[in-house]
Amino acid sequence: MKECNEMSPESLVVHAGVEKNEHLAVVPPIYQTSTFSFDSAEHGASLFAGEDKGFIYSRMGNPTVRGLEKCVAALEGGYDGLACGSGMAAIHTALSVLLKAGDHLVCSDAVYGPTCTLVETILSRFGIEYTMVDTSNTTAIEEAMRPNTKAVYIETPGNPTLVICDLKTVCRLAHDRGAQVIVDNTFMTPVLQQPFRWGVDVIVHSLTKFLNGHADVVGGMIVVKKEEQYPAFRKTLNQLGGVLPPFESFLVHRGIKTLALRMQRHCESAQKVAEFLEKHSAVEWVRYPGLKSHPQYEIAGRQMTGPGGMISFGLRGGLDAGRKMMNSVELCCLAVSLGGVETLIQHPPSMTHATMGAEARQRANITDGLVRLSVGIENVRDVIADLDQAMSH
Ligand code: LCS
Repeated sequence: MKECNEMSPESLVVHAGVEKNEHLAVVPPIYQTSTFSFDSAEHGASLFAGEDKGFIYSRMGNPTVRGLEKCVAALEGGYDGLACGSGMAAIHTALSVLLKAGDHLVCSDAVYGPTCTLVETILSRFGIEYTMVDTSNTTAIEEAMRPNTKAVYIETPGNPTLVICDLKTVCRLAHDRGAQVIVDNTFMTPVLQQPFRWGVDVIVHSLTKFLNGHADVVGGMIVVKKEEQYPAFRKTLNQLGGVLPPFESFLVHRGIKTLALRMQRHCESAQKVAEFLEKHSAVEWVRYPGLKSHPQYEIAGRQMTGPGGMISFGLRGGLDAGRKMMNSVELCCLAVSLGGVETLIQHPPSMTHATMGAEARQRANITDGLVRLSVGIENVRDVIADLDQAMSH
């Protein structure tokens, strides 16, 4: 078989991380075990000493989980991956590696609500300082940097405003000042955006979303770019303990096989839905990276290979109209999360971004009337017809 680094993304999603196994099963078995036996006391001791290679205990590593970690790392073009129990576990673990008391973090103000809450209410208790900024504004990032800034954390496109950050410029800026850049690549997946190409140091994912794609697993992933980064991340994950179990790893690895096909369909359908919404008389504004009206449309074209499946919009009737619409959808499902095969609709200010508080939402431009749509892979005509009927109530 070809080496992973020679394969295109459409082939990597099918083959990466799939190891030859004892019975040559096309789909490797699930190692549903918490622990691994040693041949002898000496063998056990040599595994713990790192002199022999092998598995010891599933919090420290498991063959099924390793398959998924290698797959996502290959897709991102990184050195290796670390599967975590959720996207939040991945973010917490990554920030715990990079930051200590007295350090300062610059963070996108438009991020998934609990990420903002983690920084503001938990990391701050451990003496980590932070500044939340609009990371589409590179001058604002530059101004927020302090001598003790050790990391810049970015979601691009941001959840739920879809604000886009110019990764190349931000990486240059951060590296000049000795800070590392972490990107949450959940909305794009490595099929549509490869942050390491622009200089990013660490990538995190919620596997729960597009990577798994089937709304049946909660999981996360960290990918590091370089070999020398890896031991600190593995040690920290082992101590914090938020690892992904083997069965969940198997499901996500299976889901990834159709990732390239699904992302293509998500992009095609979301483009049509966004164009429909932009023309609809009940809609006040639409934010989608594939529309020329997106403020960072040009950067999106340079940095991403597709606009993705997420749309934010506001109705002319504000929050009341949005509530009425969400209560009237039939095919679209009123639910949080995103990136699955089914179209989901939700209201971030009262749902995913409620914990942030009104002030942080206002700073991040998450207005009370904002409705978020994750466009699935159904026939787009059915999705549009459902949205149309829901807006006419
Ligand atoms: N990063 C992004 C961009 C997310 O959207 C989420 C979850 C996370 C990280 C956390 O991942 P988890 O721990 O849930 O696997 N976003 C959600 C959302 O927008 N609706 O429900 C969950």
